[in-house]
Amino acid sequence: MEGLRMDFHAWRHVFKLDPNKRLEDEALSALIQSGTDAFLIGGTDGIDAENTFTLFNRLNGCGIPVALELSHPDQTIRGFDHYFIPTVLNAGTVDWVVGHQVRAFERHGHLFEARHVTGQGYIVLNGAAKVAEVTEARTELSLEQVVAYAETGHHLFRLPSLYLEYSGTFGSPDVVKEVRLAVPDAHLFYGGGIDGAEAAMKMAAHVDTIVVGNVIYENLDGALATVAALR
Ligand code: 1GP
Repeated sequence: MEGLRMDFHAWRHVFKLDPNKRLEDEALSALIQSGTDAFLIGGTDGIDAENTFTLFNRLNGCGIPVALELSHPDQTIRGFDHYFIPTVLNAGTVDWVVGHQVRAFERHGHLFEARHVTGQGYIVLNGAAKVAEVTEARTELSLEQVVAYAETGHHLFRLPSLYLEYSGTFGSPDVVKEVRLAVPDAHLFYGGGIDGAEAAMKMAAHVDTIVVGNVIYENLDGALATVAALR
């Protein structure tokens, strides 16, 4: 799939699907028809090649870009429209800053076409989230420190995208707004606790792309409302 819709810069709304969570066919159809710009496949717990491949097959040919967020080298599968490779800027261990990514390229680098691979500079901001635990992220940050991480990712490492990750909780619009102001040229993703139209609009006002995850599995109508809110 080529063209504008495949260019993540044009995405305003993304559903993040977790291969380790159960999703009925009917729910998946509703998400496909919702008007979302893309699907991002990713998660933290229990992700393997098999469940990733199963979900990929269910989405294959759906007419909407399907991207893989590559967080484990075992996960790589050919055929995705795009690959996002996260680096956790505020990780407590070097492996999540640069380590897992190296192993992914070592094993699968020959499969990647540069134009289909995008680095994502994660800033993990909910200390209670699984991703914070796994990456030992330093989440007790002042506003200035969050901004400094974003500036480091954008200006120093020149990452093509940044991802403010509040997974599981609705973040601070003030923090997100300050990051937006500090790096106006960065492509900003926001994810965390978007559970309906109001939350979607609040965060979409400050970032390029909002990512909606958990609510898909908890309240499908709420999830669908997040797309409608942006249209
Ligand atoms: C998780 O940022 C995404 O990686 C979305 O967060 O699951 O809280 O919607 P939620």
